[in-house]
Amino acid sequence: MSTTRREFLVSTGGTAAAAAIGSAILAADAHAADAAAPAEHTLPELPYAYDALEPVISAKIMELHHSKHHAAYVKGLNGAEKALAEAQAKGDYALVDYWSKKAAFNGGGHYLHSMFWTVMAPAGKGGGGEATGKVGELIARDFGSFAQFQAYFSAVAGSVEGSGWGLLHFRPADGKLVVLQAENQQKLTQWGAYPILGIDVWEHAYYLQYENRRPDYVKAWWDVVNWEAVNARLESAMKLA
Ligand code: MN3
Repeated sequence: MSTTRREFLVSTGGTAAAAAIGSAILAADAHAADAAAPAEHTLPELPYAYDALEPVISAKIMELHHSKHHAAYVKGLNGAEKALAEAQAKGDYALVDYWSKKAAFNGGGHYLHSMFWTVMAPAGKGGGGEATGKVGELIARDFGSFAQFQAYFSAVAGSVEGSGWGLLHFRPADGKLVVLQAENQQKLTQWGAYPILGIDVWEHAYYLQYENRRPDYVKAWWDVVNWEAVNARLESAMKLA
């Protein structure tokens, strides 16, 4: 399964539809237990150029964020899974606590960033506007209106303590949309809810451009949200119900 995913990401490259990447990631998650050996995770290419989200997110931020930060999470996840595989092979569990934490942190970073890139698109060219399709329907049902959802989600994302994420999830158990914070990349999850939209509010995601004004970054970010990609992730998540 992991080989299939790697080949998929390589073969589709930068022109892949965001929706397809989302589905592939979801499928890989669902079948991760099938993998007999740890696979090498790879840094997915962005579905657009580094400067494509300007002026909302600068090219410099996008380049550093993708090629340095996300790449480091991929490397960290590969290293942690290799160490855990070796621990199992040797029956030496002295460091499994340490490496399990590394796998959660770096794995959270890899999968959240993989989502983050695909749920954005250039403003006016796939990005921005109100939620469409099924996501739009569920937002109206669960939050009253798009404006109410937007205000609520912005407050949740804006108030993350330290480094983390604001995330919209679909929860298969009851079919509801749930907004939650994540601290770092892996804490505060409900586990039974699948992220379909998220904004990275680590300082590395905005500080070069917005300095300490996180609310301004969150407000501007709505102009690059790719609702078609969010709908594709929702469609995949609904199959888990
Ligand atoms: Mn980040």
